[in-house]
Amino acid sequence: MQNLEITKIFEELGDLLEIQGANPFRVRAYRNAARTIGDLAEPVAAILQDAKRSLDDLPGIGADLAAKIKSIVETGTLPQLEELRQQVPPGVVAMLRISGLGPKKAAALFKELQITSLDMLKEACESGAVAKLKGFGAKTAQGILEGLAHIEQAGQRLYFAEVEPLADELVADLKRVPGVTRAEAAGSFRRRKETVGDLDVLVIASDSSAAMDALGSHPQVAQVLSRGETKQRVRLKIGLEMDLRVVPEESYGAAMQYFTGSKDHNIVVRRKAIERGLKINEYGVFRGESAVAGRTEEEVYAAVDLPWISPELREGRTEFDRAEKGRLPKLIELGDMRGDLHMHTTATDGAGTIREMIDAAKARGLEYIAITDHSQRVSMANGLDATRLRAHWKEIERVRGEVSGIEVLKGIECDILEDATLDLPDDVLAEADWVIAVLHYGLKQPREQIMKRLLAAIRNPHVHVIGHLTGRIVGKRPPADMNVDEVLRGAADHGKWIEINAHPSRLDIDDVGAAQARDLGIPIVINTDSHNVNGFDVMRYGVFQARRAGLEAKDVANTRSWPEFRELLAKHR
Ligand code: DGT
Ligand code: CA
Ligand code: CA
Repeated sequence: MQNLEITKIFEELGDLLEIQGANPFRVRAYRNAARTIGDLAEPVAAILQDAKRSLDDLPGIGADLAAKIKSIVETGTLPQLEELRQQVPPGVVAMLRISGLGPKKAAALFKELQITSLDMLKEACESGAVAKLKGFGAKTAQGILEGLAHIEQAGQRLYFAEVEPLADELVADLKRVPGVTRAEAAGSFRRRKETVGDLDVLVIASDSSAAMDALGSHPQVAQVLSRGETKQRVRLKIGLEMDLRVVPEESYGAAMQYFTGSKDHNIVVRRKAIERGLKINEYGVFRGESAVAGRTEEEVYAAVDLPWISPELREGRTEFDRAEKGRLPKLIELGDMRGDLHMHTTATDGAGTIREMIDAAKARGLEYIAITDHSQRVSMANGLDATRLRAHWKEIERVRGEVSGIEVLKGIECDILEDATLDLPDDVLAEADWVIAVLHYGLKQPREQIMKRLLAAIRNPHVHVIGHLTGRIVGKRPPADMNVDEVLRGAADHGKWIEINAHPSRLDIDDVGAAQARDLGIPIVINTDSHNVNGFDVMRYGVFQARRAGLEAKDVANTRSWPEFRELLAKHR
């Protein structure tokens, strides 16, 4: 039983209970538990097996939830979940994936119109039945149709973060098969894309059938879909499909290059080969019938007069231009990160206290952090008004006085309200060390109003940085309608910074936007948005996104030492 499966069960429980109109605190407890387990670095089963440790030591996990987790690990499910599933059809739960369609609306569609699938929902929107429903209207029905289209387009891709532990396990297990001398993941996974459509793995093996047998009987594999001499396609239990290819040693580099992609990148590589009288395919680089390269990727790139290009850059954008000019970036690495400027505590919707978050950050070697709880508008998360915020900052001052070896900034994640004002008055914001301005509500407003809000925040002298700029949730909610270029120019003009929110569901600003920000000279911060002491683990995904943007350590402000960071911050105002 993987942590991911436990997370999914708790998320489903939260959804089902919410559709049934259960107590919001109960719903939130399950959601928090899902997040805690999801953020955990080690398998829950390992904690259960360790007599010296207990699940209820985890943030937000009490005795009741601990017992439920134990039961899930032992039986694979929960009686309570099975019961709730009888009462709410899966099609109704699926409606929650539609942006703007919450549990109350899903429940109404189910009860009033007996809608139990997304297909039925689409029909009911098109026929006008949804628009006539109390509390809906034509605009809502139109929004649902757009949401349905977005889901369809996003397809069944999984977050990179969901695939990573599984890919590591499969590759490690393939390496242990007798006769396998190399195994590595290629495709979008190797490029560190935010989502993975299918997993591509290459192996070099003296006996290809042994490798395929091993994969076919692997505990993570649900079904073998097809199998040939050197190629096998399977469906993993997690729902993702996987291609395994067995390649000869002399073709390994060419195969890696080919199957890493992207398609757009490969098209350019092949064109360059043709220009040089060569042919490149997954078997090698050929002049006429004779192979001239293929053992390593370096050889393949060298054949077309290019240096090796990092997989994260292979999207057919600017990488060839940079490579030809000898200006490929020295990409940022996880080890470069020294600070984290976005996190929550028990003051709002976090599960760790101020002290716990500081200690956890310090234990990870961070030199400085900012504590940035929510502002009042986010009432669901117990957001802070001016009075509570000032008391919270006092508490931060007190606690940071007790700890040495880490700098702690008094921050706030302040909402940019629908009417383009900020959620807290200027005199309060002026007292903060660090102000993140964000959009949370009204993400569907017209472009004009979204731009007005963002530009107002950018002009506010107390705001330092815009957090998760577009408001997108990867694969679920499209970005708010905005002109990113204009926002970034405004930010550059007013000395504002831009965040790469590292959470795998956000990764916002994205790779293209981050590259644009860098080109404008805007300082970029990569933040985890941690909601508990394990939340810091997601930093790696933010760093991958930064690498895809071609960022170097110097482009990212929180790779600096504290004195340098402080200096940059001081220049801001
Ligand atoms: P995904 O699976 O949708 O997340 O994205 P990829 O990039 O992993 O795509 P996938 O699995 O279809 O193929 C893996 C790589 O193989 C792809 O990045 C480039 C290469 N490839 C696959 N099909 C073609 C093709 O028709 N033409 C070219 N040039 N390359 C291809
Ligand atoms: Ca793939
Ligand atoms: Ca594939």
